[in-house]
Amino acid sequence: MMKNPRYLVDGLYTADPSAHVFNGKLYIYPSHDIESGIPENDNGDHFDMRDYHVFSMDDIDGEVTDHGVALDVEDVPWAGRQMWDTDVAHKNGKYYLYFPVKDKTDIFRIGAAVSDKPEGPFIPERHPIIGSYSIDPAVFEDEDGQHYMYFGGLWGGQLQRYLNNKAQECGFKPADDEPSLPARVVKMSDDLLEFAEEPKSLVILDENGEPLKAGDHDRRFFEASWMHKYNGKYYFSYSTGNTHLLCYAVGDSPYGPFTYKGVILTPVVGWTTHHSICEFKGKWYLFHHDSKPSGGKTWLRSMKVTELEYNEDGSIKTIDGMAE
Ligand code: FUB
Repeated sequence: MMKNPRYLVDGLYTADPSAHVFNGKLYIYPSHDIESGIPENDNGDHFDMRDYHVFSMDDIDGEVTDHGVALDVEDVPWAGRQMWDTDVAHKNGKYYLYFPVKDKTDIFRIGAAVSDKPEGPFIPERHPIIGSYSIDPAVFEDEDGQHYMYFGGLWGGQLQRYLNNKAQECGFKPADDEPSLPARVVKMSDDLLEFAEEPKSLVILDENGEPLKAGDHDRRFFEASWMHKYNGKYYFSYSTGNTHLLCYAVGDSPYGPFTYKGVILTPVVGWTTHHSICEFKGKWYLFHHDSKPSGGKTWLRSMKVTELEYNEDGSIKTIDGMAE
């Protein structure tokens, strides 16, 4: 069985992989990176993706099947540009794909699309999820069947433009000694197509029980939310963005608060780092990406998988992002 990281797809650039087990198979929902020719900037304009492909595997070492285009930006009536990180949830025989895309006024919204099959194709709803904003939706199903969406991303992800879920005239930046801008968590409606409540702030505390500060760039949330449960605890993991770490924080409820615990993955080749964590056939795996195969082009990434291990106390063993 695998120990070393493995790139999963050749001939197509893929990033931000969200992995789930459906019907005993592993399905991966990544972003589909393309060469758009748009120069790199802090707004992320160079990530100009237009569709999603779905991949599946019977075994972690086995062949990876590309199921082709599952959703295209042209099929989303309200969409403008930039289809970023996606995720999928399952309920009552239907599969729900969530995707952030800028609307025609260049504001990120989160959309939902539905299929009878985990590989799609997915039919988009006519409008974005009401009250949605920013990027990187990750949908977690708790053991009682309730689904929660985690979302948000700074800078090009536009999270800094919102206060109490309301768009602000100008983006704001807390001072270094003020609490950092939080990710958001929200309960999903029974039909999984809308929010069931107002999104709440997801607070990450330090070892003294204080919220992480905005100046704590090595630990504060930036983007790439993911939630998984291990031994009854809720593990919220995320990217620190400009310090290029994947970190995690642990709590007792899907809403938190969460206490910062450490680094899952050290920096990889490329600016972004983004992941999912999934148990498959009794082992835990980290799905993530780097830009090594494209020679370091930030916007052309390749997804990979590596085994993830826990210590006895439930902490996660740090993985070397440069390991071959
Ligand atoms: O793939 C576009 C953006 O890059 C994602 O939404 C971020 O999390 C980062 O990986």
